[in-house]
Amino acid sequence: MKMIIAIVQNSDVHRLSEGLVKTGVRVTKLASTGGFLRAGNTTFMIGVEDARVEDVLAQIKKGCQPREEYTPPFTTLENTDPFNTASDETAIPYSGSVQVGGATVFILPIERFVRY
Ligand code: 2BA
Repeated sequence: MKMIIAIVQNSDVHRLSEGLVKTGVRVTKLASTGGFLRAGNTTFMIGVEDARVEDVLAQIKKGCQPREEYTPPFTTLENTDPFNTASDETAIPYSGSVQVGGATVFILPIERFVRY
């Protein structure tokens, strides 16, 4: 068995969860927030038998679109330039857009699963 953890944009959540539930996949959704954009997204926890992992991944891939999002004005990137010695804590203001998604997916082995 595997635990699929998928971070999904809110606009894709309804379609994806309906599709998964229709095919008999059990899903838990958690409200989450992206560390970079500081915008809401949704984290799916999906426990599935190994044989269904590829099917679930295909549904996630089909259901989640990449989108261009504008970064908020307060977004900063850490100073990683070794020649910029102004301060280790210097932050470089970052504005523009980033591509978000389709989905960010982690697949973890499950040691034991029980349901009472
Ligand atoms: P956010 O952290 O809000 O990131 C939104 C998008 O901003 C990312 O899209 C990426 O294109 C960009 N981005 C994120 N961190 C960046 C950084 N340090 N420098 C420059 N650009 C950066 P995605 O990669 O598709 O990620 C969408 C969401 O998935 C993320 O929202 C976060 O909630 C989650 N995520 C992505 N990678 C993750 C990871 N390795 N661990 C945990 N969560 C992750």
